[in-house]
Amino acid sequence: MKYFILFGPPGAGKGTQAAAMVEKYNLRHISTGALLREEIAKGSELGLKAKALIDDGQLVPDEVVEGMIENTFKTTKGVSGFLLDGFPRTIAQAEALDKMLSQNSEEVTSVVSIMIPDEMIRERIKHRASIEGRADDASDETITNRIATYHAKTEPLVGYYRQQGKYREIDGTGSIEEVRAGIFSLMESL
Ligand code: B4P
Repeated sequence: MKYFILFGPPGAGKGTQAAAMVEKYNLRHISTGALLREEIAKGSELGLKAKALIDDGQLVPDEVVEGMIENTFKTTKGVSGFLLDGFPRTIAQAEALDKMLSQNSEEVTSVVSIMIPDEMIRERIKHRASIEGRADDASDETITNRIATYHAKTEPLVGYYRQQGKYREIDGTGSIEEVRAGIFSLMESL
């Protein structure tokens, strides 16, 4: 099984690019953000707790997303691998993932990172707010918190995966098609 991680700051285009990647490489797409939004839409207890954190630009607790990932691994059949979109987002989540996979003699295959500067994060998220109306895209304060959370908690994963020799970075500032072409040519080289 292949285990790809799609990494990048909020609004870098992970969800956008994941759709094309899963189709081309027969991967199961797991977006923790999308799974959390489903819980919010259902109005579950977990969803209510997650909503307050997400709308404030914070991360939800590690155990919550780790459980979602483990469940999906166990219940998925008939794919060549997984594309983890937006997970892991903390060093603790990365360590939990390594542990989960090593129990089945598996490991992370590669990390594909889409990188854009902070100012572009703001532009992209504001643009999405005007189309999708996501509550966590709506206010400048929430976006600022999401960027700060990314730098404090998620960016350290770059070093974590570089040290393992698994980190590959793509320039995410081009058009959707340009970024997709960059990702596909990287995937072919892995
Ligand atoms: P996510 O759902 O992962 O949201 P994201 O990082 O904002 O989105 P993404 O990078 O996928 O951007 P997209 O393709 O849509 O997370 C939401 C929240 O859930 C987090 O803030 C956190 O609170 C919580 N959460 C999720 N996972 C968690 C975890 N593991 N642990 C704890 N908490 C977790 O692109 C954005 C916009 O840009 C779109 O409008 C798109 O059309 C546009 N775009 C994309 N590529 C473009 C390009 N090349 N050019 C121009 N526009 C582009």
